[in-house]
Amino acid sequence: MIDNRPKKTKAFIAGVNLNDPNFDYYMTELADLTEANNMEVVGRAEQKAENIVAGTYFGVGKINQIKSMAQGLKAKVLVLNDELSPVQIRNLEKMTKLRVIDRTELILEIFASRARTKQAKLQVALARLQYELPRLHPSENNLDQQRGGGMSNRGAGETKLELNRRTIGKQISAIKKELKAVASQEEIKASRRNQSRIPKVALVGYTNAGKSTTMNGLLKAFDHEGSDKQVFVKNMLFATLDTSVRKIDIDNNKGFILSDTVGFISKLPHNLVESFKATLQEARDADLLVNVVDSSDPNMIQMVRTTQKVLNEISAGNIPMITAYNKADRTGRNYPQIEGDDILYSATDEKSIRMLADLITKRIFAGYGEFELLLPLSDGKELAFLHEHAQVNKEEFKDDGVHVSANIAPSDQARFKKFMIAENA
Ligand SMILES: Nc1nc2c(ncn2[C@@H]2O[C@H](COP(=O)(O)OP(=O)(O)OP(=O)(O)O)[C@@H](O)[C@H]2O)c(=O)[nH]1
Ligand SMILES: [Mg+2]
Repeated sequence: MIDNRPKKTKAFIAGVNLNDPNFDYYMTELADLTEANNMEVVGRAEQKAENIVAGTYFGVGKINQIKSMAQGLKAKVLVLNDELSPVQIRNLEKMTKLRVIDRTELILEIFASRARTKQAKLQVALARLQYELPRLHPSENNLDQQRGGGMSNRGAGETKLELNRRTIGKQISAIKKELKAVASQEEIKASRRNQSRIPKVALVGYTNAGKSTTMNGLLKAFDHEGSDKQVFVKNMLFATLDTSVRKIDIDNNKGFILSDTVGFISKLPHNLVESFKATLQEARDADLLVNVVDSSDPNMIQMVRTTQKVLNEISAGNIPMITAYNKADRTGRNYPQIEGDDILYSATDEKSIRMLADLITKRIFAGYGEFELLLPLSDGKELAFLHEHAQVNKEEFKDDGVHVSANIAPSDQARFKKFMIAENA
């Protein structure tokens, strides 16, 4: 059989291990990220050290070793496990004759290739420019003048550098302005959601854990309108970059708003987290987070820790949370199964999805009571309020008033006390 697929660039991955117990895990992630960026990992190396070498990241001996290993394996790119300084990258490129990419650059490239919507594209572009700005260097941007050598060119070089800085600075403000416009449209939608008292649930977690599959499972099990609301699922890192928000109508009238958003990974570049703040807003506004974890992955514990760290970074660390251990079908364990606030399940199994929905509604509607109310016919305001802020299960217009049965949030119960005729257990 002839394989017509384009050949992937061969990459060699390497890092300095400063006695970090998570080092092996970071290197595994680095390999996954490299593959996600359409390259083939052909070899790897590490250097145990007390410090990073300021000018070259590795020591000279290690660099020569990597150079000859990479040559033997026909690697064209050297991918490094940390964010490097521009000087380190340049020196390593000179010494190894390979293209050198650091971890941040790698993640930025993946995000850039995945971005589909205007907002995601702008957010990635902003993160890239912010990464580049402090990295501008006269020798990189001024090759023509530098080549001549000599002091007389220095002034001109600096002017060019200033010009580049100013250009990038201008681009950054222009993108920020555009993002603000997009974000304000999103904010209008979000503020409408926040005003209505329908509880908000956000799926969060490590990339590729199964958040989008979980959302689709819930949509399929509880949506009666069809499948056009399904979101994109793929076995790859960062399949989702944009937030999707859907209403999930549970059978017993306990609906909630569900959002699915970008997944996390260790050492997410700070600029990227900053630029994706608008996208991650849904998670911050949520009443409940569902932390989706791939329970079949041997690095599950580190993944949970990574998620917690990013949640803290975006100020969502204190929102109530359910931990949802997904992909149980690959673990050989019995599922679905609830343990306290946790569930072991499979997002592709309907019974699991119904159990997850049950756990979610129990948590978000805790303290809610179902009340029988009698509202005066003359007072449409209270009924309108109920429709906006509570779940109305039944309403009947009779001679003595409107008979309503509704699930009411604890904070609104006092308001309706005088209309209550019974509380359903
Ligand atoms: N075997 C098995 N595979 C699953 C299950 N849930 C999800 N997957 C697969 O895992 C892969 C990732 O699923 P997604 O739903 O795209 O994951 P995600 O968390 O949204 O990932 P990102 O958007 O990339 O952050 C896909 O290939 C899914 O088919 C499950 O319960 N069992
Ligand atoms: Mg997804």
